[in-house]
Amino acid sequence: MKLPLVHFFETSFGRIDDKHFILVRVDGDGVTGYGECVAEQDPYYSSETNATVWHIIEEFVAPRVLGVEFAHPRDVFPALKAIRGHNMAKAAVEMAAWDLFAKQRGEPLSRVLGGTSDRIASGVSIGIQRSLEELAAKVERELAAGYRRIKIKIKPGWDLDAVEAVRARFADVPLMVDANAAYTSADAAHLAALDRYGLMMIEQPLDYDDIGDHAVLQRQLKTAVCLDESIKSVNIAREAIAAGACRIINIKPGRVGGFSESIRLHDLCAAHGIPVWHGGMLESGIGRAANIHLSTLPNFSLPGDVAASKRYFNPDLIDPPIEVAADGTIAVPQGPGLGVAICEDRIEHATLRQSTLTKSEVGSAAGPKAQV
Ligand code: OSB
Ligand code: MG
Repeated sequence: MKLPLVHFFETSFGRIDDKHFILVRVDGDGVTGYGECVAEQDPYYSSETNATVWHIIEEFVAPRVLGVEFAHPRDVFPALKAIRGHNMAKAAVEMAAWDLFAKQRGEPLSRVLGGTSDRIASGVSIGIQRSLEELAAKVERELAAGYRRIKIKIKPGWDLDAVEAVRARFADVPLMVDANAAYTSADAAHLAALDRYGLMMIEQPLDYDDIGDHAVLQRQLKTAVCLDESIKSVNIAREAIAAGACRIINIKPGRVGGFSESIRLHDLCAAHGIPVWHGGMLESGIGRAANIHLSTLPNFSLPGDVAASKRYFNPDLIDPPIEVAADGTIAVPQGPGLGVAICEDRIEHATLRQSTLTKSEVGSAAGPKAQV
């Protein structure tokens, strides 16, 4: 799919104007489930791209799930164990299975995931802007819309001044920064200069596979380190926590392989006193609804990057869109499954390419398509 973004989004990796993503639909027993994949066009946030996801689902995931009877969606991720990595591809299919399961039971997804709340606290992620004035104006608008915490993207050359500009005008706003791995351990003293701004956390300052240096950096900072890109699995999270590499973890189901792995990660963090919050990947309303449902689990104690549809897409793929209340919270959809109404005509309009896979077309997991 290709959906134009209302505003460009710029991070330390670069700028995007349109969101390109894969939407997975699964059909079974007369019920349909949807899973939005969070892979992007470029392998910058993660090594996966839309092209790798297409390949992995078609050749390796589909043969392991089509025509297979699963007692519960938590059995889907283990069925994909032979496939190393490719968590975004796995998650899109696994999350569609959860939606289908919840719809079969006629329950909201939040309930089958084990969630406990009916509203979630919402924050915003503000990209790198053209000027500090534009940044401050954007923060002001988002606070007026009700959002409960502000995250700004930083990179070398857009960091201390940007935080200073926001703090100078909004002394008490819950504020955090996300570097998307733009620094190295040689920048420790520079990053420590952020300590004086009372930030909630600094997200992913160092490289995407660097637990060791994050552990050293965390000891040099007063500000809590939060890991995003680094937490590619529950096992890595266990190592990061043991090493003291972070005090907070951001959960994105796509990064860890879906909802069941996200629940394991959530529970692991809870057991270690690590608060979590739900990250965002500029999802359409479909993926956004999935994020809202997962955010109802009890250890999601910090506001997430789960904001209203209109910040991203106009129109969104769902109607009504997801909206934020004046108190900065979002209501959890109460219908079966994702609980949102998908606009088929908008899906059709946004679709660039589609493929329908059935059991007979993909063959068995050990069949000819799986051979190299
Ligand atoms: O690092 O959290 C991130 C968007 C794309 C890729 C990575 C990230 C982000 C965001 C945007 O911060 C969050 C959102 O508003 O969806
Ligand atoms: Mg991040």
